[in-house]
Amino acid sequence: KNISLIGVPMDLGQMRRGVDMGPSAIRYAGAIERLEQLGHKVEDLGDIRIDQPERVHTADTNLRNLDAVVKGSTELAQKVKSVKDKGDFPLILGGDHSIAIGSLAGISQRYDNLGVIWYDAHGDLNTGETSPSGNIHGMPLAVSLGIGHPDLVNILDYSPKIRPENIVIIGARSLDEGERELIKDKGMRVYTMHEVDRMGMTRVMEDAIDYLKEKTDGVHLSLDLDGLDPSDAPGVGTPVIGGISYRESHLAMEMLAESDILTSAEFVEVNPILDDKNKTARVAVALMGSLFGEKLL
Ligand code: DIR
Ligand code: MN
Ligand code: MN
Ligand code: MN
Repeated sequence: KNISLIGVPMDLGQMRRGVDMGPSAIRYAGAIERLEQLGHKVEDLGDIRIDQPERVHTADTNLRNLDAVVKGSTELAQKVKSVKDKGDFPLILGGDHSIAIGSLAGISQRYDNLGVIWYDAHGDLNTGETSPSGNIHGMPLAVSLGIGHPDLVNILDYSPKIRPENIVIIGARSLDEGERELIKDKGMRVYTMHEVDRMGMTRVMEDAIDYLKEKTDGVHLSLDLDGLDPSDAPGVGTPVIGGISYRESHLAMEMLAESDILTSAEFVEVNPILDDKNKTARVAVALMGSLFGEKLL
């Protein structure tokens, strides 16, 4: 594959500093070398410019840092679109999960029927009205469905970016009330930790892949490291116990590699300040290895 790497040092979608260093931490953990060893051609496009939190003014809204997130998302969306235009595989490194707003805006313009795998402890389906925190990193999936603040929803001047029936959420175990309602209302496919426990990751992924293969013309993986259990991925801002294990995650990535359905991916919420000697970035890179075809034997 021709992979174009884009770093997004975004920490404005939540309140904990350090997640802006995620792209550096993931590069430092050897992402590029790992992918090149697998025979892929990797072009590192560098980082999107994100405003410093100290310099960001809070607009008259309950969405924290709204204007600066819109600006960064727009820049990311344009960059991602240009990667897709070249026919390359965009691999986006976060940064907090608000960056998915820009990723999906850029990617989905090139698909009629984009699918999304949302690997996360959370649903990220809040709006300004339902959000308990005002943090935009809890809103990107809703925004991509066309639900939320118009400045976020209308990035690149089209909406929605994705259809609810093209979304598969995996690993959910912390959903807010408004998010639960939205899931029921829109009929999204959700494999909570209950389903992961009950069915096992093999069946979850078989199911998810079959489902998306049939109805979509491309699939984006949005992997929030907090989808994993905090014992395996401690360097995240909002850890939730009882998550997906390191082994299950490798299996999921290997099954995605085998299926060959992915057309873009992002790894988000790596926060090296909260981490244990860059463990979470190293986990991210190991998972990337499996996702891009690494085999044990
Ligand atoms: C929570 C946390 N649902 C919120 N969301 C997170 O603030 O909206 N998403 N951490 O990954
Ligand atoms: Mn998330
Ligand atoms: Mn589209
Ligand atoms: Mn999360």
